[in-house]
Amino acid sequence: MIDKQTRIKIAIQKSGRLTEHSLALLERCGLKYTRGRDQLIAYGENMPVDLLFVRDDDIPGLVRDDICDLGIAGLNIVEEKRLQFKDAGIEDPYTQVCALDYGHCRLSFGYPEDGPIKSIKELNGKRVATSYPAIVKDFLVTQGIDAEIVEFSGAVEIAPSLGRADVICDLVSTGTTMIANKIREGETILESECVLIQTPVDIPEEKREWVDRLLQRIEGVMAVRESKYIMMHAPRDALPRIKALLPGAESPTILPLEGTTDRVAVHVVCREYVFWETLEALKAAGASSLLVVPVEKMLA
Ligand code: PRT
Ligand code: ZN
Repeated sequence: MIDKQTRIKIAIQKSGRLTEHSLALLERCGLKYTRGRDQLIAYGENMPVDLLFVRDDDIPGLVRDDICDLGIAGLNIVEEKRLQFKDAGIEDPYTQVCALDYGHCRLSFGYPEDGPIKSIKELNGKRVATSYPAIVKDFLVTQGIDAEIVEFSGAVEIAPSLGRADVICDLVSTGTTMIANKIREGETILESECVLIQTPVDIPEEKREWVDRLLQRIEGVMAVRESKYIMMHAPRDALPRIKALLPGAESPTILPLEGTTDRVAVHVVCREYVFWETLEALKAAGASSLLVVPVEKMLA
């Protein structure tokens, strides 16, 4: 039995490209869960959080209807459904809380290599096959292009060879699917990644504190994605140069070293990727015993 008043419901993809990443994110937020016998719901053991496993296309609707407090889906789906809701007179169906940095892809036009159309400038009066009719329509309208949209729920890339469309507009990540179907990728109309959305309805008092905690933990997980903790020994007089070399660093902690006054230990969190070149530059500036370790959690 689902206790809607006190337990947070999160809709995630049941099985697909986003499932593993979404579960890993929630686990990194500390969630432990058992999956129910029907596999459609997982009950949180250590937090008042339950997971609903559904098709990604259903996630925006579940959040918009406040069946779920939160949902995790690709921006492509979140934006497509938002435009569909808007068409039906429903504004702001959910709040987009943050991007989650996985599930990256782009929605791009694709032109058959042996066809006459080479760019969106030639789309007037033509047919575009897509699984994202609302996003494509919105784009065509803003560009003043009058093209027909042919909706496909999958295998969009075969539409031109079936004679159902002149061009396509589909998700691309590596681009191999378009190439394999002799389609050239053209203009990108949406850069997508997985996003977290929240119900438009005020979250009941009983759940508020845990929702806030969860959002703060997600923020913490996101913040440390590329963060590294760097430790080194350095000459005290090289500190200004060393500080300038550290990428996205907060103020370092400077600690005395036993038995010397001119060398110190420097500890610092860097928020950006640390390249070998940076370490080599630090060494050239006088640093030694350089250690770079990953950061697991951060609470600002
Ligand atoms: O069953 P359900 O409806 O939940 O799953 P689904 O089949 O609709 O979705 P799924 O699991 O395929 O994708 C879920 C989400 O992953 C999408 O909504 C996107 O936000 C994101 N994503 C990231 C992608 C891709 N990358 C991607 N490459 N979704 C689809 N593709 C397709 C692409 O269109 C092509 O057909 O995968 C194929 C391979 O792409 P290339 O460019 O690497 O060849
Ligand atoms: Zn889907």
